Amino acid sequence: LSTWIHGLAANQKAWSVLEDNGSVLDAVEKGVAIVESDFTNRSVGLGGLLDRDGKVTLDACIQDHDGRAGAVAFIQRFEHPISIARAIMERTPHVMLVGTGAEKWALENGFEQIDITIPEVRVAYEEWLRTSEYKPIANRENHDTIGMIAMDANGRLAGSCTTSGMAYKIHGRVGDSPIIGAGLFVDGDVGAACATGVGELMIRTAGSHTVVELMRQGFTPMDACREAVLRILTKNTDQKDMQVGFLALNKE
Ligand code: SD4
Repeated sequence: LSTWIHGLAANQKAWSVLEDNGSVLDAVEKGVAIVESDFTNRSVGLGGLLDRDGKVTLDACIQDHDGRAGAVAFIQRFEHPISIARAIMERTPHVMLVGTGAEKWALENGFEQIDITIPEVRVAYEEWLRTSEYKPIANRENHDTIGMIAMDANGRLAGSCTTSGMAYKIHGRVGDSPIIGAGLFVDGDVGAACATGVGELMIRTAGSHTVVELMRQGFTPMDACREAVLRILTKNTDQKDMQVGFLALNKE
């Protein structure tokens, strides 16, 4: 399962990995990587809209059935943040690396930086600069961070999430998407959840973790998502007209 319309291509890829007896972790990595490489996508990967300093900064995380996790935040000029997140999980004792430290580690570990300039993105930025007004809007017309959760034929779960974050955010801002428990949470004994929308709301409520904990208490995936959204609505009365969404899968 994955978020938004671009998720269909990601699902196709993930499904083919599972059909070839690939691991569920490979499926969620290779699935979202398709969208990271689609430079026509304006909110995932290097085709994403810019921050207020005119940079594309990327966030991603991945978690497996046993709860092992890797994450990367506020990195620039890498095509596949999701693969860096996985490498951090598999090759370091840590969960999360950020910024220049993460970039240095990635370069030392075989990932390459590339430069891509997309005229349309520059034009949108120049247009935005005229007012420099920050209105975080995440809806189906303008946004499509990808979160993916999957199960293989043996019932093993995994999840991934990758984004360029909210357009025109403050340089250095990190959203929910690379934060385990906020943008993604997997517990092989219960289920998995991922989130999309205004990240601050998912961080404040540990949104994806909430969804999984509700499923642990017996909520169906749909009811768990509904309850998590209601909790965000009632606890964040200072945030009007914001959008959030969750996907959830239980182990059944
Ligand atoms: C963020 N959650 O950076 C992301 C944005 C998003 O669909 O999901 N947009 O806050």
